[in-house]
Amino acid sequence: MASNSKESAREDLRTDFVTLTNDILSRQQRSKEATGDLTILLSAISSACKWISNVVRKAELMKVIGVTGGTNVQNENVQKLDILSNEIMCNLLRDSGKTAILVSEEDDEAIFVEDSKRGHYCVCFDPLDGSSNIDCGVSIGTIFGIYRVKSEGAKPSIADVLRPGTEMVAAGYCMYGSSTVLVLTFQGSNEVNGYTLDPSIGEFVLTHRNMKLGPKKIYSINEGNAHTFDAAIKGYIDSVKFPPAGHTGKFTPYTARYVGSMVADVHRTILYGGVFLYPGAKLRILYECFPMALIVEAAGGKASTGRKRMLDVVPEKLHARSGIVLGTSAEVEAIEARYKELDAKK
Ligand code: FDP
Repeated sequence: MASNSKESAREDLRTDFVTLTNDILSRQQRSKEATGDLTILLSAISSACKWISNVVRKAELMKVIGVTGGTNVQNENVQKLDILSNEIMCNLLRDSGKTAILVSEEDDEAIFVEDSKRGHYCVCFDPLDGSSNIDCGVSIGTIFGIYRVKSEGAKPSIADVLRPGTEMVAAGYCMYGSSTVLVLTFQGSNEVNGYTLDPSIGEFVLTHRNMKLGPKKIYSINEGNAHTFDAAIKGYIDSVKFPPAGHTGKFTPYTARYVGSMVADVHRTILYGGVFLYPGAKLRILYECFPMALIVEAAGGKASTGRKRMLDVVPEKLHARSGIVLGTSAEVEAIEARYKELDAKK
């Protein structure tokens, strides 16, 4: 009896957790070339995400819900939380001393960090993605992609960020949902790890090691836009809603799920499986499509414009947009095959 209650007390008091801080530190220690700069930068991003998470959770109480009345460079209504989150990201990234250029969804122009605080990394981010879900308390998130400046001695320029996604060194997102989860991957690692914020200790704790796409058959798209879909997307959506009956005669259409926050839809796609589609050119390449493409590929899936690998795209401008399909490889390949067929008919 006594030993049982001791055991359950121990269970509540687990001490063998891996924290994000320790995980990125041990990664740095394993690498011969590492200088520690990326570790410090990721630590700044993790602090910013904790801070944003706190603001998101208290938004209703702090009366920071709602629009500012202004619009951003994308002509979208700016929410008060967008502005707060952007300030938190910009301040912490600049003060980390490890960044040279910041590209934010909220800012028209890139921010070139002053000489006294300049480092070697460029961070492209959407401080609070899924803004239209803020006021109803649905999951939203921060997305980021990190490049190293091309030439360390040279003055940083826009060319340091207008590069294909294959040149990112790391990418991640933090989802503010029923829990706050930070998901991170490094170029070439083929590993995606998820860390859940334990608010009582203020640490991200490793909860999802080596995430791989789940097996479920789910499609995720805003079908209200169906009148704008091309034949490839229309055909694919029909095929998953009305698949031919299997050899047992069973008819098993895919399940539909659509949150309307890219972070939440991609997070579910990774955990459960399936495909997320946003055709047309709404989502931004540098801080939405690229980071999510790197993560999904490392989780064993694919990300494509429909016609080419997402990470091979070279953005022409900071806020360039693209259509995207990402998720389970077989689904993305089925969509690519439909585009190939469509193009062959032209
Ligand atoms: P939001 O407009 O609410 O900020 O690019 C932003 C984004 O959300 C994504 O997070 C989301 O996937 C998509 O746009 C939702 O767009 P629709 O409202 O057109 O479905």
